[in-house]
Amino acid sequence: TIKGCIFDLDGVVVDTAKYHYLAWKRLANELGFEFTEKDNERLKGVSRMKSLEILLEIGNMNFDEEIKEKLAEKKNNWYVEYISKMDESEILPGVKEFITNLKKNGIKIALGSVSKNAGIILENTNLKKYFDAIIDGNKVTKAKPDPEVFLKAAEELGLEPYECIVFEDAVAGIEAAKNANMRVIGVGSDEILKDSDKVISGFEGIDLSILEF
Ligand code: G16
Ligand code: MG
Repeated sequence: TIKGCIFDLDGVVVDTAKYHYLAWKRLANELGFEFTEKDNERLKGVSRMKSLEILLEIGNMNFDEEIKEKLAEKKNNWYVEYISKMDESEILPGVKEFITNLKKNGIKIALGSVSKNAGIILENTNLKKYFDAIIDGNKVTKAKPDPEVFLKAAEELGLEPYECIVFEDAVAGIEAAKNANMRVIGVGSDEILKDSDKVISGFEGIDLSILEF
């Protein structure tokens, strides 16, 4: 039976995926090339520096390390500017109800995000109190699809991987959950998340029967 649920942050709990996209797009445009929503799927769940590598590959560009650091910092400053204005209204529909329901039923909750900005987001949306364990980009060294983030989350909850379910919106995150030997529910479109065990379009109207396999 399932004893813990691990939630990705961006695109699952809050819609910060759109802010990452806006900031990367702004950087691409400044560098003189287009960056589409389809391109953006490749960046979801991927670390900041790896995201930049993919972006530059799309634009057929390359820079030395020092400039790359500066570009990543520029993107992050824009991103932080966007998320600093967030509030509770940006929690995705049904998320709080679902998490509250899990807690009532004794299921533990963890955050499994590779974002170094997770703290600001949880703070601004008042969500910190819901999590029994918070693993973010400051606690892991390997980004998804590496399983590190989810394995650490399970460990901090005191659970085995097979007792946990991961909720993810990114292809890299689904792979990471599989690599951790956990079951994974995709949040988003069926077509993109076809490798997950189940797909939901969001948390509205979702009850605990979703955890039954
Ligand atoms: C998130 C996003 C990624 C982002 C990464 C690093 O991961 O999905 O697009 O590149 O974090 O974020 P930051 O630049 O804020 O450290 P997750 O795991 O929450 O989906
Ligand atoms: Mg995500």
